[in-house]
Amino acid sequence: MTEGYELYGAEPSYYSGKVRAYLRFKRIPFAEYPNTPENYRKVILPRIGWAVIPVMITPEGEALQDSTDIIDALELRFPEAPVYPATVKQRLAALLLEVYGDEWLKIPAMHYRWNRNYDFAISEFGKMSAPELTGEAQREAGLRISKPFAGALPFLGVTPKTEAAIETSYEALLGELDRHFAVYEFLFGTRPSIGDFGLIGPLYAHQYRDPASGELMKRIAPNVVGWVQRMMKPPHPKGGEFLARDEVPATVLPVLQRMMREMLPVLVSTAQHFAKWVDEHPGAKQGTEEIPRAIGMHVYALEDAKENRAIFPFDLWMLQRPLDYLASLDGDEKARASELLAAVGGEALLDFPAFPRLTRRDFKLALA
Ligand SMILES: N[C@@H](CCC(=O)N[C@@H](CS)C(=O)NCC(=O)O)C(=O)O
Repeated sequence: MTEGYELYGAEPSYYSGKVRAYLRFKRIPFAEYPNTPENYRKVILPRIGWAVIPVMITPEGEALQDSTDIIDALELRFPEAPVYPATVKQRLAALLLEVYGDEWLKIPAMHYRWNRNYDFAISEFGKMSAPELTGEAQREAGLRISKPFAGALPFLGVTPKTEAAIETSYEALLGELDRHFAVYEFLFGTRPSIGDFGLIGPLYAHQYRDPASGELMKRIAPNVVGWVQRMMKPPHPKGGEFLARDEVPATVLPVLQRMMREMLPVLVSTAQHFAKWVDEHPGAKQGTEEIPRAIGMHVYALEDAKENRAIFPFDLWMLQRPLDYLASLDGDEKARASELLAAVGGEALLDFPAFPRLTRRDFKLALA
């Protein structure tokens, strides 16, 4: 038993920032421990089975992994000031923007980190993996440990063919968010929602904290900088309010439209490929074959660029959350959700291709 919650994470880590911001908003007592090789060996690998952060150990000694599962487990324990809005349009929009922040904005985050902030990133990875070393030796450790991360770019679809489109799209997104946060503290009022926590993953560790990206954000989106700072130092912990009458501000719509335009076709294709993959891999149903991180490649389009990227079944596990919410609605509520989706070009979510249900078992993706 320990006093509070233990978070194993790191400042440069996407999903650690998401969980840290949530813990601070909820005023949940926690201590953060670095992802040193020793902590991977002593805590993360034995409890989770693979090398990943963030990891949460509860005061009762229970291990939790995946930022979404961590937040959901804590929402049950700390119900005051829920981060899931109770009304239809806000809740649906928040769930969708979590998926967008968690899975799609990895594309610009990883592009800027490894193509625009390389030396800083190597030095940060060196400090994380070999805090006892200095100088060249630490840099070498950084180079070694960063290989799988920097090497992931082509799998995300980040190549010389897409770099300009990624920057155009990301800068336009910053402009859209800047117009919103010029008026509102958070996405849906004075309380951060699960959508805000999804967006803070990429927008804190990578796009605010990495120096060249931070400079860009300060230059073209000062109101996004203000929001990042509020997310990391909440002005109304355990408080604030969502806007009355289920209002989704008009300034949120361009962001949802961008998500539907860029990401939704990829999600549809992912669902189709995954259904086929499961048919062709009976071991997955019997539990003898693990679901791989990627199940092939498909083409995606961004702005005027086209490129291959890996097909990630994990995205569907995240998408089940807004899809389940949609499926739970009927009558007037369903009509309100449909109205929002029609306004942002998201009608395909109402008639989404069927795919085998996913769950997480032993901290890994599995068929339900
Ligand atoms: N969806 C997971 C992703 C966790 C994740 O990808 N963490 C990164 C650091 S931010 C990591 O440790 N990756 C190691 C790996 O994927 O092998 C979450 O929300 O926690």
